[in-house]
Amino acid sequence: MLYSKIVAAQNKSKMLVVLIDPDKHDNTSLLATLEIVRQFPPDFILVGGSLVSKSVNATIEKVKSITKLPVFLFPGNLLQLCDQADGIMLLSLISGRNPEYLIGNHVLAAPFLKSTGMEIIPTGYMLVETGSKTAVEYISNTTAIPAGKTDIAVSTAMAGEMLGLKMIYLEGGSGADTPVNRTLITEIKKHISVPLVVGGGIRTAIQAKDAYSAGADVVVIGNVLEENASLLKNFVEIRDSFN
Ligand code: 1GP
Repeated sequence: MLYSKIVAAQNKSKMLVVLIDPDKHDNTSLLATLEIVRQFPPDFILVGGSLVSKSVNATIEKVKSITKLPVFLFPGNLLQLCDQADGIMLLSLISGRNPEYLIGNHVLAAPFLKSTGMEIIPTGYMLVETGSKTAVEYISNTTAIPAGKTDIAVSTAMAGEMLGLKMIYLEGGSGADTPVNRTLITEIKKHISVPLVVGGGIRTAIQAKDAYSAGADVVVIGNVLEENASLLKNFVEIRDSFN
């Protein structure tokens, strides 16, 4: 199971995750990206996005035809649920106050998810302000935790863990102007014992290194590879330098 691997790696080594947004690829670019993923493997793959019109199932089938890495859903909404994935990061948007993203959609999804038997990783998803408003904030109709409100962000992460969520996923949203700042990562890491995932706006290997050294157990990259997939090699090298 993936979650037990993440927990086993926690505080010993770092993990790297590639997010694939089906809508950001045509067949050629997806296959080219996957070929680089095959050469420079991350630890697992997430598939999803804020607004996805293409078939998630078809994307996962292509991913699985090229790599044996675990493929997990990272769904922006219920339309992205499918049974081809190995599991799902079941996100509760704990930085927001929209009941649909805290529990409503989960109620609707639960019978389907149970029927698939896929691995479920309950994850507290926290959006923090890192610049301009991102798609996820708009689509989810929530407000990110204001920049500089470290105490609120730390308390939110602690509450997520106390409620039984198994990971905290911290970010400014996909394509964020800047990554989450180091101080916030360090403070949250100090106050939780579940694995800490950090993503959003990480475009350089140095930024990934900063996130890891600040306390991220897992770093997620998406946009940067859509622009230049060959950069994956640099991110893998940074991850390996910690391991
Ligand atoms: C998005 O954290 C992921 O939810 C990846 O973010 O696309 O900005 O790398 P980027």
